[in-house]
Formats: sequence, C-alpha cells, structure tokens
Amino acid sequence: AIKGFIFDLDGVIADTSVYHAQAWHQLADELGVTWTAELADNLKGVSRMDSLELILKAGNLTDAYTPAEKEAYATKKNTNYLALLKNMDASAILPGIQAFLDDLVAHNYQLALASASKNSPLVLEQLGLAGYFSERVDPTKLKRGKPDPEIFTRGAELLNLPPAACIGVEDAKAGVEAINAAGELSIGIGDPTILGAAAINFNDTSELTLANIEQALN
Ligand code: B16
Ligand code: MG
Repeated sequence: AIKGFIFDLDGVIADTSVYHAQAWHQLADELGVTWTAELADNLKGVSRMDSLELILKAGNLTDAYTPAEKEAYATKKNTNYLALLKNMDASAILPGIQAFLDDLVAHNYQLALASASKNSPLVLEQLGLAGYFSERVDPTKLKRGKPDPEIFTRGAELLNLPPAACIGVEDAKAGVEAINAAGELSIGIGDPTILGAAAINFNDTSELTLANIEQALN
C-alpha cells in the first residue's frame, strides 16, 4: 500500500517553473541562443549547471566558455530568478495543492520533498508551506540529478519506506523518468504527450486528489 508522497517543488507545488523559464530565457537571449518551447520543457527539473549546459548545447556553444565563465552565467540566471521570486507569496501555490497536502496529512501519509532547486527552502518559506516538509532531500548532496533516480530514492529513504510504498509527483519529463527508475509510482502533472511515461497523468494540479488517484489506480 502507498504510505508516502514525494513531491517535486517547481511546477508541482509552486508556480515557479515560469520564473525559472523566464530567467533562463533572459540568459539565452544574452548568449544569442534561440529560446524554444522544447528547450523550456527539457530544462524542467534539471539542475542549474546542467540547465546552462543544455542551453549552450542548443546554441552550439558547449566549448565556448571557461568553467569560471559558466559559473558566472549560472549565478546571473539565479540572480534573475531571485528577483522574480521577490514578491512571491502563498498566491503562487498551485491550484488544489494546499488542500491536497492537508488531506494527505489528515490521512497520515508521510511527505518528503525531492526538488533539484537550491532555492527550495526559500520558496517553501515564502509560500508558507515549510511546515509540511520536515523531510527534504538536499540537492547539493546528490551525485546525479534527474532523470537519475537518486533524488527519489533518497526521498523514500528519508521516509523509511520501500520505493513501492511511495508516489512521486512531477511536472518534468526528467522527473517522471527519475521516479520510475526509483521504482516508485509516478504522477505526471501536465501535457501527457510530454509526460507519457507517468503511471498516472493529470493535466493540472487541481486534479491531484486522493479520490482521483484511487480511481486512476483501479
Ligand atoms: P536552482 P524542481 C528544479 O526544481 C527546477 O524545475 C529547474 O528548473 C531548476 O533549474 C532546478 O530546480 C535547479 O534550481 O537553480 O534554484 O537550484 O522542479 O526539481 O523542484
Ligand atoms: Mg518541477
């Protein structure tokens, strides 16, 4: 039986994936790299440095910059991102998420956070949701990012649960792949043509309820 839920943050709990995309778009323009919807989708769930590498690759610029220059560009993106986060509050919690979290707590499910973002503590604080997530995987301690299963495997370990007793919730293709590879049940939030590998797919977070999950599993 399912005993735990492991959540992605950006694009699942918080409406921040648009801010990440906006900040990367700004940097891509500066680098002369064409911004496309496909590139935006491929960056979801991917760490800051890996995201920069994907943008450079899209512009055939992989070898154009030194590690120090890359570091500076990644920092620049984060500065852009933090500026966009400045006025964010609980209104950026995605539809139905607060109610779903309350319902999970009421039904004694255990919760963990599996966000690749180094800014996740700040985001959770600003949304007023920090209290729901005492268990968080530290992304700075990971050897490999999504789609590697490590972050979701660690999430189950933090909950002292076998992977098969956990549901992972993701908005990113790389994230759904990570959940599946960890041996957990995947819920993909978003376009089913992109998240086709998810065990359960919902178009948006408002559909994320225990009743809908039970129905999808039967
Ligand atoms: P940061 P998630 C991911 O968070 C975002 O989806 C991705 O766009 C971002 O590049 C990554 O975190 C790293 O974020 O630059 O804040 O450390 O979706 O795994 O919650
Ligand atoms: Mg995400």
